[in-house]
Amino acid sequence: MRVDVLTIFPDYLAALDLSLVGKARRTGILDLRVHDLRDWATDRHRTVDDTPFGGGAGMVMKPDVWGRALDDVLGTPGDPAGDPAGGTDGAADGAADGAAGVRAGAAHLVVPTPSGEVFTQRHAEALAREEHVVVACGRYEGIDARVAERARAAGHRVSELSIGDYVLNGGEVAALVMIEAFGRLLPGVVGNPHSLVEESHGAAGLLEYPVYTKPPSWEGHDVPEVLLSGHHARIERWRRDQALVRTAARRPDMVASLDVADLDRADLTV
Ligand code: 6GU
Repeated sequence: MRVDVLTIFPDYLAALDLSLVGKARRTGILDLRVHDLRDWATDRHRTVDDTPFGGGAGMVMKPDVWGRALDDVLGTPGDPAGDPAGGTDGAADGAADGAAGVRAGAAHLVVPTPSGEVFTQRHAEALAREEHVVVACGRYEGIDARVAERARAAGHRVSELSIGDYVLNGGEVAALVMIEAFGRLLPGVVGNPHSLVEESHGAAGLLEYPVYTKPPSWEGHDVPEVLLSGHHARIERWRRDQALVRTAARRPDMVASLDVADLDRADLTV
């Protein structure tokens, strides 16, 4: 999978050299490239922002700078993963299937923004299936709205995504969150694929049960008996109960959206 990140703070993304995502880059599972947006500015101050039309506080990121950057990085379906260094400039040989239609093979543009849809495991799963994702990190009051509009018109899927109901200074930290969330879903990144099956926000629609390791007794706190029993059916039942209780206490919204068909009789027995 190819991922390009555009940002005015490339150093923020240095953390993606570490851990499982770093290993995925070294083994070639993930071709991740970070670009400095200012490379597409044209004035000697390398300006990327300007004052907002309609007035108000703060600055807005300029569409022309973003437009040039995206032309180089998004590529076109005939010319996927347009090489930023190569600069094959916008000779759109892949025919668009309808003005507003998503073109097959076109890169998926992700724009982290607090005014986006809330990013979930479902978004991570969908992005992990893409061949090419471009993440456009905004700063200041955001990116001129025509940038996303133009990318959609050119046939790119565009997802404006928030990582939660709070405000960060820019999209970089949210980009880290999203890239880690979908990066670990790429085949071969998490060593034991079973680790992906039982986790929180997985198919069960529940938070994960509490986990324990040795020693069985630590500073007066004991591991629940059942986990030491070797009785697999009882352990499974206990874990399911714990997941249900935990989800009900911490995430009543998730309980409300559980499908009754996915519950078994024992889930309803007090
Ligand atoms: Cl994606 N960006 C910013 N700036 N703030 C956020 C966010 C994104 N998600 C939550 N808060």
